[in-house]
Amino acid sequence: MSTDLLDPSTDPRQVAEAAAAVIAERTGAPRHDIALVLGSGWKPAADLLGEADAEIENTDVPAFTAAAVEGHTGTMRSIPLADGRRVLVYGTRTHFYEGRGVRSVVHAVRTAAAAGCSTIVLTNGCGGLRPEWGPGTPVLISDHLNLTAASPLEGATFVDLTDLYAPRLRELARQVDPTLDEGVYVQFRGPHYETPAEVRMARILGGDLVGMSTTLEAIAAREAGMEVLGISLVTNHAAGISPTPLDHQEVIRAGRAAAARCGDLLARIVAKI
Ligand code: 8IG
Repeated sequence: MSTDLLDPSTDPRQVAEAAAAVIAERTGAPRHDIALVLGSGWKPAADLLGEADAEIENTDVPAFTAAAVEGHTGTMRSIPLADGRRVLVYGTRTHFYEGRGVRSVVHAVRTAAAAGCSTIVLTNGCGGLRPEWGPGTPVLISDHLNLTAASPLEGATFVDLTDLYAPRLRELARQVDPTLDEGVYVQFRGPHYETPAEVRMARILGGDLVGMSTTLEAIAAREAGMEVLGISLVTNHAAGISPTPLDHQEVIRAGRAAAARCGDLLARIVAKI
């Protein structure tokens, strides 16, 4: 079987099944329940979730690749929860801007579904459009604008995206932390950050957060029947919102500074899912 996701004759679901089989074998866990994708700034937070009893190199799993972003980890881990459920934690993601195709972008999501996960938590680091959201502010994603002009769905697959970011899971997150704001996430292709004019456009279109991930993954998760929770960590003011230029080191620093709050938040949300 071909595992080349750029080859149109490859069936991406079969590759996801093959990847899930390797994860089951290498973790010794026949199934996982919750998947967690770690975006920029979320790695230190996830370390507070619990002790992993298995860690797998991405490059050992069909069609997964090493991390392409500084501050991301090219491994996946299996964390057992106190109640017997298991969390599959992805230390990195494939971004649309890497040019590996949209099938690669959503492969981890399809693999999580094939591994048995009924819920996926998508985290990311992003730019904030609201001046009151300083670096280190976690924000729930309420909806999205997909400005990539791409879709992970192939053929005449018409999928409803109403309430894509499950109101039930957002409510549950707010029970954990009533101060959490929510907002509309806008995915640009990247890898350049936006111009100030593009940030003003995103605002006019109804956006609150700008980033380079998440929307294509959320669509694939909905197609696969998973419940989706999206949480952004505002690591910087979007271009033009703050007077200083953007810098990836600022992103990494904001992640470290917010680790305790975000880790506590993630752990308490996951326990309630
Ligand atoms: I972290 O300001 C992070 N990722 N598009 N814009 C976009 N992506 C981001 C940003 C940002 N910050």
